[in-house]
Amino acid sequence: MVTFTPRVLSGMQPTGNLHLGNYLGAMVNWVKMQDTHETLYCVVDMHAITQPTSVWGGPTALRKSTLEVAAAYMAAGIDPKKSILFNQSRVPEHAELAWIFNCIARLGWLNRMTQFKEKAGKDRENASVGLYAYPVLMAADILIYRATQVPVGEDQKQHLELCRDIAIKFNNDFGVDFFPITEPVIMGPATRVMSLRDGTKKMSKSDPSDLSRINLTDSADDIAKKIRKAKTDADGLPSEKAGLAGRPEAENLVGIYAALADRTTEVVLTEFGGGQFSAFKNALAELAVAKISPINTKMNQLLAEVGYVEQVLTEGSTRASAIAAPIMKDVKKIVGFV
Ligand code: AQP
Repeated sequence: MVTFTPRVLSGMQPTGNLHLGNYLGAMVNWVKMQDTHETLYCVVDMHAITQPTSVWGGPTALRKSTLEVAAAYMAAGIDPKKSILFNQSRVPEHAELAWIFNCIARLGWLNRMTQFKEKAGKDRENASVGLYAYPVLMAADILIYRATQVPVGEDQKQHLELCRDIAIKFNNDFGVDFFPITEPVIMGPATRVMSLRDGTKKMSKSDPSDLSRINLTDSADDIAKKIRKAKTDADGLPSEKAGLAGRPEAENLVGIYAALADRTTEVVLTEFGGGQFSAFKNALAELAVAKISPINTKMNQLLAEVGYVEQVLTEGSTRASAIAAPIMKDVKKIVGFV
């Protein structure tokens, strides 16, 4: 039995402004893990182009968003000296391994992927092959580094199960113990941040209503306004967690507060339970501004020196390639490519 070196990989798509869900569901944990693990964080630009150009905006917008997302990572606390920070398309082994995995993954597995169903919508015949194969590329992103842990939000759980299935089948088909069975790291009180307008829907970049999400680029005024306008029900805040059952909007706002304050939901309810929603919303707005505004400021500073961000991505890509290339070489040997 091979023991794999602990290694962490995760990424986000440059398909628009990052939001509080991306931050609390994934990035906060990325920052924590860079002090204890070898970490690689990428901007997954090849995933972005799986959607129609109208979604990611075309080449000029993609270049800009890629640099903005890299700047957001650093502004949120990713240190390019501690972590390898790069963009996916600069390391061609991701695509190379994805082809081999396309031949390992089964159609039946991909047909079960809920994200494809949601993103393709009713017009499935018109979705790109890339959107369908998205989870296979994601498995290649992870396994090209033989990463053992992937910190993500809860929505990515199914894709990580597929990654494990691909690793198991590859190992079995070729009689090797080459790829690790990667563990998802889904932790904290906000693994699924919901829309501020509808507590049953995930907060998402693609929601047409900007009021549904807090963007990392929002001004302090916008953040406070969005929280004040967030949908709630008529009741006050309960003192115990059980009182949040069946109240998705209240549960979401309490979860956001807990995650931003790095406290448990129970502790937050002990402080605010029994009070009015308006008072809680004021406290939440203040906390969100205190946490998000510095990220926004830092991001703008970094983007004012865009050459530095480009340099970080170039150096990160070289470091990532140095890990990926020998692994790809071994994979080719295992498969039988001459
Ligand atoms: N609402 C969320 N709550 C918690 N985690 C979330 N993530 C996304 N939304 C939430 C996590 O963020 C990481 C990166 O996501 P992505 O850029 O690959 O795209 P996504 O998951 O498709 O994000 P969006 O905002 O929902 O984009 P659209 O609107 O394009 O679909 C992942 O770890 C994800 O779990």
